[in-house]
Amino acid sequence: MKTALITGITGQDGSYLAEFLLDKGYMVHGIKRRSSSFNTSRIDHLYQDPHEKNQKLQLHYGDLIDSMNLTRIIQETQPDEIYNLAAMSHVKVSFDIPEYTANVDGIGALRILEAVRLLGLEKKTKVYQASTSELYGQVQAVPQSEKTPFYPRSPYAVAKLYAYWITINYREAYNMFACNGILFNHESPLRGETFVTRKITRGVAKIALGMQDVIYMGNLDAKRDWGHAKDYVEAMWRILQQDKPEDYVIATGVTTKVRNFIQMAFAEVGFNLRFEGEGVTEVGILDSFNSVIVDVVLNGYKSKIQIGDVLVRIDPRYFRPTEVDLLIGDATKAKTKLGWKPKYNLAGIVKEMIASDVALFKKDLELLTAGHKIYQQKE
Ligand code: NDP
Ligand code: GDR
Repeated sequence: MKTALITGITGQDGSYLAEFLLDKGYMVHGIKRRSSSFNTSRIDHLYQDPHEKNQKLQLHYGDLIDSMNLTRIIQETQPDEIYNLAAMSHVKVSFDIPEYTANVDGIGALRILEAVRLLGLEKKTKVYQASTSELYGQVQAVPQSEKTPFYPRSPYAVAKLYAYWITINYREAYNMFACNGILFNHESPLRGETFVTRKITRGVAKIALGMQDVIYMGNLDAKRDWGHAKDYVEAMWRILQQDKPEDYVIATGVTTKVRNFIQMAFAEVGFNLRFEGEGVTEVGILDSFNSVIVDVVLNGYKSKIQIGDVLVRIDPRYFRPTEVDLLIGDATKAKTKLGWKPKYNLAGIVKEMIASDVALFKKDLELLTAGHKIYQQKE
């Protein structure tokens, strides 16, 4: 039985990867942060009572900024594979907490690699580093492949650039099996609530259920290559099963504007959304930007929406000081060498996310209707 250690196991990818590895018969160790409230909702379905014998999933308290803790956990668990997924992963937030982001996302990767080396596990332990299409940043060439030059555009991406290169350096200097997966955006019903896709599907679900009037958005013209997290965690595993450690781009090869994702999401609940002011991208004149629905098939939703209502407004607070305009990946190497290809397309992802968020908020609505108070988090 192989043993894996996942940092960031409580996040979107950590949850899907833990499930995937458990299915493959792995013993899975995960690092979770201490929090004043429970933070394991994404992996609660995998949870095993620590009093039970033969546990296949074990959680350890830890943090990527604490090298002694990381070294102890790696020593105790002796993993065959480490998946370093932990990160302050929000690009916009990285502009607010750049030093912390550098510490966790950049130096955090070094701490893992150096712990493996100091413990003499270079020959035993393979390391996967969660690298990102954000490394490409300012567009140099499309589609972006393993050979495309990087030009990071945020403190997050700059920190991840360090992590990318230190992974390669440890591979070359110490002969370690250490690899980067350069993953393009991937989404799911478990996506963090403040990333654009989930923010949209939550907003659309609430609007359809009559619980919210409008969604406030940032740059609608950014283009992203969106895949499904389930497909992408399989690629992570495949990367570590190869004979030689290498870096791989993981992407669908299809790019879509944020505004089109919004339209697809509204279409799922029967609203045909038309944007007024398409192509307007200067922050100064965005206040007048809005979008309206032109047609409504209510699909059984108890909605108060009328034709002509404004459902999307622009709020400059969601713009980034420097933006990544266009991402579209070329995953030919992964397809050829790993035998990997995505099973989901964007339409399927939108459908699944909307269905999940509608079901989620229907429960809230029932509580509200029964007179209970619920706390609705807003971004
Ligand atoms: P999430 O934000 O959903 O999860 C991040 C995880 O990291 C959470 O478990 C979080 O814990 C943990 N974490 C954050 N800070 C620390 C810290 N200081 N010490 C230990 N753990 C910490 O991210 P995703 O699952 O979406 O992404 C996984 C990784 O892949 C990240 O590194 C991300 O940067 C990278 N990536 C993601 C892509 C995507 O589209 N999703 C694309 C390319 C790369 P907690 O739950 O307590 O907050
Ligand atoms: P990204 O994802 O920055 O690509 O990083 P995000 O979903 O946050 O943004 C995608 C694009 O949408 C635009 N946008 C908005 N974004 C957010 N969050 N909120 C808004 O209201 C909004 N309006 C428009 C953004 O400007 C951007 O262009 C994600 C993260 O998972 C990273 O950790 C990962 O490395 C990359 O994907 C690949």
